[in-house]
Amino acid sequence: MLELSSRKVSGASQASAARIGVGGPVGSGKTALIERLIPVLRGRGVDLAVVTNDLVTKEDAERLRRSGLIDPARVLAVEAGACPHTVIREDPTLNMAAGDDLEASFPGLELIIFESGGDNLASTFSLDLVDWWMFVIDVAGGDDIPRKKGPGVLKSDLLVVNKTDLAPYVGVDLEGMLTEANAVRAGKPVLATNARRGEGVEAVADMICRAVLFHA
Ligand SMILES: Nc1nc2c(ncn2[C@@H]2O[C@H](COP(=O)(O)OP(=O)(O)OP(=O)(O)O)[C@@H](O)[C@H]2O)c(=O)[nH]1
Ligand SMILES: [Mg+2]
Repeated sequence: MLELSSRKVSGASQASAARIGVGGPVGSGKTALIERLIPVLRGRGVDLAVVTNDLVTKEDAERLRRSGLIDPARVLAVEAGACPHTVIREDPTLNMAAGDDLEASFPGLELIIFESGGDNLASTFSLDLVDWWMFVIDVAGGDDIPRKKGPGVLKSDLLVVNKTDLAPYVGVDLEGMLTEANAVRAGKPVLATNARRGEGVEAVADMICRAVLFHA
């Protein structure tokens, strides 16, 4: 029998917002990328909100609320506890509830971005929680990361290699790293970004719009 997520069963409305995940190791630039994506997506008319996950704080949510980029009421925080992957994969009910709250508060909502707490290369999102997810690694984490073939690198719908500006300082051959990333992902997309300066962010937004918002 066809399995439907509880969200799709209970939400059931055509107007429900698309939900996407942004995962990746601690400090790879997930929040920085979201800070860059918000104005680009809003500029394209996308009605959006964000749910952040941190271990025991609301650090990232508070940062986004203070940023001036988005109505602070559109940012909710989930405190993930000691296992950040649990609340995005094994039992994502807290995150699903946060998404439902945002949809109830903002009826025109089209997109909810879930940032996971920074976690290891094995973290992945449950498809009960999100429709599509990206995994953000950074060049300073080492050019051997794609070769290690973690589930995040292999299974994500989009792999983002961030902090391209740091490649010369950490002795990373960026082109080689991207070539290996493309090889291990066997055709699934890989994009390079510099979230500090906003480089490559339009291409990430294009992919989100095509993959889950079905914009041209
Ligand atoms: N040079 C450079 N620094 C970056 C880039 N993206 C993010 N940073 C910096 O990297 C650090 C971590 O960025 P965050 O956006 O907080 O990373 P995160 O993945 O959200 O971190 P956690 O949520 O704690 O896992 C910050 O000091 C950012 O300014 C980039 O493209 N280039
Ligand atoms: Mg963050």
